[in-house]
Amino acid sequence: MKLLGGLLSPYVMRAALAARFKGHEIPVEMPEGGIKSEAYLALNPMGKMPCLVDGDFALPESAVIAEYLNETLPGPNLLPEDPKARARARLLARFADLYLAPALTPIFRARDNPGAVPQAMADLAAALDKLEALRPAGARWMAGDAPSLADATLMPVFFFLDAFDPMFGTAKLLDDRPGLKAWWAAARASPEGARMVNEQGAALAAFMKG
Ligand SMILES: N[C@@H](CCC(=O)N[C@@H](CS)C(=O)NCC(=O)O)C(=O)O
Repeated sequence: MKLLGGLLSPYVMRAALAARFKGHEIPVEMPEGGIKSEAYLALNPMGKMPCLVDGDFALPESAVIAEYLNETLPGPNLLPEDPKARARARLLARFADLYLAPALTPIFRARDNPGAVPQAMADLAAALDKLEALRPAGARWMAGDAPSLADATLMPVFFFLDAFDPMFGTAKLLDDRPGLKAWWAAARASPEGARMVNEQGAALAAFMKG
């Protein structure tokens, strides 16, 4: 099995983290010719990263990859047993995909469109309020007592709140959201979190160098 893509992408990291939380390591590599090459588009017509390759099976879309890894790799289940708790974990991951990550996008693109940053910061604050309201209060991990697919999804996104803080004050947004702040501090300090922050940090530094 291998994951095609680069670990700066929160979507690629989500899939890698899902495997790691289950005690597995999946090699991550950039596809030869890049994600718009004919060969890559044959695997993933969307031309986005990641794509999981498992033998002759190619699977795009990080949420689906993470579920597939959870179902096929041995190790702890990354979704709670109780259907309501399981639904909540999925809801938190879905919230990240549909609302939180899009709120961050204009901040990624601030160099091209600095005028969009103030609205993006307001949207990000509103998305964090909703995330704080949706998660179980006081939980050690995002959706309960154990790491779940919600943590694998959200941890690589929260990396960027820290990374962009010197420019935009994004980490300070957590000061008013103590539940999220405590979750992120604990998640970042976990072995998987510390490794992730190092890897994303190194990848971001390389990206900024151009
Ligand atoms: N919904 C996709 C999103 C993946 C995605 O947007 N990946 C970005 C990198 S962070 C990408 O490949 N962008 C290149 C492009 O859209 O051309 C997933 O969850 O896998």
